[in-house]
Amino acid sequence: ERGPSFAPKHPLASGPVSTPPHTVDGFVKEFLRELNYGQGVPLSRSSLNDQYLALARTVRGYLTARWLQTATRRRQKPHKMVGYLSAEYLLGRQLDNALLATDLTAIADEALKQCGIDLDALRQAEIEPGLGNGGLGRLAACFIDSLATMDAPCVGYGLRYEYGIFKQTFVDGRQVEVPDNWLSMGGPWEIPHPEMEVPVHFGGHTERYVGEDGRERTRWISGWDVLGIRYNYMVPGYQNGVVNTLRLWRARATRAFDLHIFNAGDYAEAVRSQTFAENISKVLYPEDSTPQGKELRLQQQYFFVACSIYDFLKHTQPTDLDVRDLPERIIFQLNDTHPVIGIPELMRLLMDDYDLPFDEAWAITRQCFAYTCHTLLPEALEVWSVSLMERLLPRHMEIIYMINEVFLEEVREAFPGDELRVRRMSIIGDHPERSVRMAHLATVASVKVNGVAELHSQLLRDKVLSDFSEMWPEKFTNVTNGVTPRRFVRQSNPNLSKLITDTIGVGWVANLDRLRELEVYAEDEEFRAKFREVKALNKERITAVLKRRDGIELPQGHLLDVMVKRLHEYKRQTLKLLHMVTLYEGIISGEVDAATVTPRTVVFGAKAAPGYRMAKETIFLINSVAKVINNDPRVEGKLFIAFPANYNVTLAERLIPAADLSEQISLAGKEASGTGNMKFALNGALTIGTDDGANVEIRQLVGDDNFFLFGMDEPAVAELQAKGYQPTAYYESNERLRRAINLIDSGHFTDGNREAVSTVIGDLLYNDRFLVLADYQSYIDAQAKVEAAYADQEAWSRSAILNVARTGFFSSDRSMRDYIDRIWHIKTGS
Ligand code: BZD
Repeated sequence: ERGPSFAPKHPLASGPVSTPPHTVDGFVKEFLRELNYGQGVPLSRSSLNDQYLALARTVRGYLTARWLQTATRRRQKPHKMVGYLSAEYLLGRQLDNALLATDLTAIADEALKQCGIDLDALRQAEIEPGLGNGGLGRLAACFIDSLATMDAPCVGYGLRYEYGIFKQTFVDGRQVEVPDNWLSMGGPWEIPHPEMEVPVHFGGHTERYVGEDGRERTRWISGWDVLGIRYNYMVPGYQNGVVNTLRLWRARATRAFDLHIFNAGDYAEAVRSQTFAENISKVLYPEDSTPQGKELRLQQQYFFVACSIYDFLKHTQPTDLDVRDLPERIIFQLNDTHPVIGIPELMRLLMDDYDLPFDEAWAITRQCFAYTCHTLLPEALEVWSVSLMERLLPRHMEIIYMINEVFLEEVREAFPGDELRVRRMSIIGDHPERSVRMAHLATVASVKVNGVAELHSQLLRDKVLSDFSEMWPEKFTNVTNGVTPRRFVRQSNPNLSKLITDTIGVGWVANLDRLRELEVYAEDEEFRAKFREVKALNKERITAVLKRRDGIELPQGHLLDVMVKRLHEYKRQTLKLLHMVTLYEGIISGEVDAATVTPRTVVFGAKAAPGYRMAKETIFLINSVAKVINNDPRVEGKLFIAFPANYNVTLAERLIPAADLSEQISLAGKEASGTGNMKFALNGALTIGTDDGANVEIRQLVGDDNFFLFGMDEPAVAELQAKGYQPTAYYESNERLRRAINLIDSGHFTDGNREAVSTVIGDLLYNDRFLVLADYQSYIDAQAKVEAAYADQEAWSRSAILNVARTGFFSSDRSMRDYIDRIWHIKTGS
């Protein structure tokens, strides 16, 4: 698009971009150059942060040549590409991943050593970009990693939040949120393009006018505008020379400030519009599972999607693009409903800018989107009130009405006389107020709609979107989630990776099915011993991390039982807590001799949405119970609860490889998939879990003998709820449960303060929407089986090895293959 205005004369100016040499000397040179010329300091006076930034920029330099080469190659032979639209990317630290992708780890280590610097210290200086809430955001990060590794043409589009997911701290056992200023120490991985401004409009009104050809058209006269500034991030494939792009948008005011007002002396007023515009990319909404119907959130959604579609049409495509060919050029994947406003946005561009009539624009648009749903909770389905939509995006609202009109005609044609069905399926809902149902809009406009695990996709078809699947059965499909083996095995578990590579060779990192070759080694005593050694080393590592990071002293020689995920009632952290209280109550009541108890450490990691009262009370309860159990001498050190604050990707990478037991205990039918569950299994933890989400597939693959199943399945849940669930009945009929609840209720864990636990206890006894009490006994029984199994370390190791060997299916490379073959139909590796 741009370039020098005259032919370059110097031979280097037109030659191919070259990578710096892959040698220790070459690396030292690049590093010192970055330190001296980039940071402007000599080595002798450089701070840790100087060194980290210089190292990051050095590694980025190695990526850049490949990135430019990848882009040039793709431009020369443009194929259909994926525009992955996601409001969240929970990336985790970048340095190690980039070193691994470029195969520079050993070189960097040695080069830094020769400069008197410890690579590990620099690793720890990196602040992870937490631009996501949980599973959905982390999934997007895994997917773009896999697409680069598969050399698939993809651009990830999203928002460059100035503040990511809040930093969690505990004050007197209660969660206190601290802003996550992840850019405060510099952003060495991003390449900003302040000159690439994309105009984004909001508000105002629409008007009709008659064009030169006599046809009536519509134009949108906006009320206010902002600019989208492009920030590029490199997404390296694993040792394949490919580097893809993640493009995040930052909002900037159209004018820095109003000079007239400024000159008149009102500085605050002069910058007000700037602050207002720039708020759009200021902060990630920390809510997951329940969308907040906030205007700013809709502004964020429209902002990033409008920038991304504009960017694709105006910059990524050749200038002579015929928009009628769009479906052969692009498929936009909608990561949940957050980017769904992109559908009327593309319609608007095609109709108002490219002059296509509605029918033609609609025919094109319907081929350019595919939709992934990530939930089953009805309260999580996003809706926007019509009045807000009319005020903020009046043209889009008109287009949505037009889409709805032709869609409802289709419904009437397919199901004549069924007006109830028409009402149910309408994109516009009437209750409790007139609103746009984003999941309906997404489903109507998409080529494919997918759930994220077999069970989830089945329930989507049968329950959440059943009217739509009746109308368009072939539209619905499943793609089971996956995780990247680069970050979550190779990088995070170097000990296990070495054992695997020593045993079956290196190929598994980019072809995780090859883990199957480990299956025979489950029967090999020597291999099992080595496998246990790996676990022991990983436990040592997490012990050191928790001591340094949180001042937590993990007891040694315990079964390490881990429950890490967002705090949510449906995930049932309270069930885990009731189990620990039950074990503890058994000891202090004298019923169980502490000497006979299996030593067990439970590690919780969980952030609560700041406005989610029950979740925050649960955090307080966990911390309260931990404090008492950990310090009660009667326990003889057999039980321990650790709750390190601020669970994030970095901590996950340390914790998961050390775990013996993975807690996946959501109420059946509520967890769409889960992806933590996959990471644990791949790292040789056994799962205790319900028949929910991807647990179902994990159990099928590893086999019943290597999985601790408990609880009701989804049909049983539906049946119990239909006949009327009464938690008190379980409380009254189960003595151990009653004693555990009574102990909490007595104030035993809260210095006698019963009020402090009443929210959680009251809910369990009189509401318990997620059937914790109904699944309690089954869970306790399954935990007893865990203890019996753990007592036989040889058998446990055999099961753990089989978990690793049989879960290669959960590589996100496989998920991407499924999307490519069944949804996107794009070419890889051109
Ligand atoms: O998506 C999660 C599901 O709960 C998991 O079961 C699933 O494995 C992953 C990936 O498919 N959903 C989320 O993480 N959702 C959110 O974080 C979210 C964020 C904002 C608004 C609504 C939901």
